[in-house]
Amino acid sequence: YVPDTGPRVRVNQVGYLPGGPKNATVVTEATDPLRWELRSAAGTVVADGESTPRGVDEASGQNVQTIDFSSVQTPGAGYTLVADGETSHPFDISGDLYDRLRADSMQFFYAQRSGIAIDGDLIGEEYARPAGHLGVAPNQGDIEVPCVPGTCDYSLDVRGGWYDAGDHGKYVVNGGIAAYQLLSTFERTKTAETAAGGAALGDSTLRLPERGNEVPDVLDEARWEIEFLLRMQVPAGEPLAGMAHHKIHDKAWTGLPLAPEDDPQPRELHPPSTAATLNLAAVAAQCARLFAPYDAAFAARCGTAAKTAYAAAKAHPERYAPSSGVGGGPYDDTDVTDEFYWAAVELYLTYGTKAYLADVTASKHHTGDVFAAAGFGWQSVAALGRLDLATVPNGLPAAEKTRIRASVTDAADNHLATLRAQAYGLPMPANGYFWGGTSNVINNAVVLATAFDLSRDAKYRDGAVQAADYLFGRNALNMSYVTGWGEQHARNQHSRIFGHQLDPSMPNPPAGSLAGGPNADLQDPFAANLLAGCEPMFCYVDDINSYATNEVAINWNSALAWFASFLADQGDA
Ligand code: 9MR
Repeated sequence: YVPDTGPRVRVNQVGYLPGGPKNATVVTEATDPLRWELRSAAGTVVADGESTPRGVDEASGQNVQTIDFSSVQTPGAGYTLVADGETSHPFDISGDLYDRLRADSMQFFYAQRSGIAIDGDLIGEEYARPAGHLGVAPNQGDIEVPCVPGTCDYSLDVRGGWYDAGDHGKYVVNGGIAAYQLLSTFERTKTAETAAGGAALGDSTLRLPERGNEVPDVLDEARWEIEFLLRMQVPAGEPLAGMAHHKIHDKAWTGLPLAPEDDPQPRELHPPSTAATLNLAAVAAQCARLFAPYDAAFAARCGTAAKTAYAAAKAHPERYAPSSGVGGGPYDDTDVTDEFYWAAVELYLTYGTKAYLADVTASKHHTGDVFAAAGFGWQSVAALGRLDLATVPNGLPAAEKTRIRASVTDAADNHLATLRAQAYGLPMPANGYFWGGTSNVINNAVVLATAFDLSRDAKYRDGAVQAADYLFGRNALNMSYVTGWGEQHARNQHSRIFGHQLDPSMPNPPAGSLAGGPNADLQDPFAANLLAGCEPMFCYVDDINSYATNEVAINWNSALAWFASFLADQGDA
């Protein structure tokens, strides 16, 4: 299988910010420098120069050269880069490039909502659908969901929230980090250095049913998930009260595609886990501080849930979710020291209490290296705690703050070194192409962006901005992994809701949906058959059947949403 990868000059197909870095990669047999030309839409050569040979790139197996045209700062549409007889896809130079991505990447969450009819007037008729999983036949959930037989003798109303990904499952661990990252997108705008995007995240900035309620829309969207997370907490008086059920999903896997309201499977609540309980504690604590100005009663409800969840996790510190199962994913994790750290940090940031601080400082993650080269994700959340300690105002001694902030800029320096070593210029080493890896690239960009927010050192902003190039087409496949963005973009992501490839009456994913991306482990049969032996950056196919390379997921889009908001703020850089 040889994919059509188009012109050998690889660019960010969305474009480049006027004051930002501008790099491209040429796939070539040449080992000597090549002439390149930047042409305007009218065909005029506006800049030229020589490329830099990079040899064989480890992640793609290709012989490549790089082009740096950062000196060009003149805005314009329809530029092309020409080298080695090839003309790149067209792109813009503009400060407005990412303005719409801020909302597109967040609008994805509304389309994923469970338990509410999706209003076509808000996001387009093709996305309109009845509410899913409110117990209306053929649905059997999620109003009164029993536990997996033999694990508890009550049922819970766990309606609402977002469908996790291409399936109809709802998982507290992953819902927690996705809700956190939307809240964090908002929280980032609360300091003077980062206030620019605040208005762009305010009320009536998204197309949501809650618009016009005087609450920032990003908070409204996060609340849809938080309300679900709160429902997953074991009620007082039951065994394991205060803990959170790990997940709720179908008893058996369903086929593709399948609208949520047509899912006939029984739904089951899976036993509580320490990881889910700590995710709930962390997000609910963050909810308590961010909702306080808008809805004191909801903030208080979040606060109570956070404290009881944290206490319950301490009482049951080793309840691990199993690594196998049917009808849904496992989200298993047998090291929850990082979840304990993250939850303690969020509680400390909200309440300033000595006891929470003591847990923060006692954690090995408080001084350990929490920023792995291949990024962080649902299973490794210590970085979330560290980033928040570095950015959210708190009462730590000045020397401690300095140390914590330095740990972020040190991590960013490492990501910059990786980016420079990669011929495709992304902050991800060649071993970082795994399930959902595009979100890890973005999370490394989040570290770079946070380092910029903290230091205002332009090298970090440039590194973060350059990471976007990979996502939008500067890669071995010449492919943007965000639907609707770039000339050649992913559109057939694995999803039961957006099943257009298999059922033309269904829509493709909405603009702003991120694909999991190249995954050298090829865990689904479709990709395994088609792509066996692929070089890491080639291990991707835009086909609905490939769940290991081409799924959508809330924790991946939440990373994109955070990053998009940062990028949109850099327009005038
Ligand atoms: O994103 C998850 C990835 O890190 C794991 O390797 C993979 C296998 O356990 O599961 C991914 O999460 C999936 C979840 O289990 C079920 N819903 C779809 C998620 C995205 O593929």
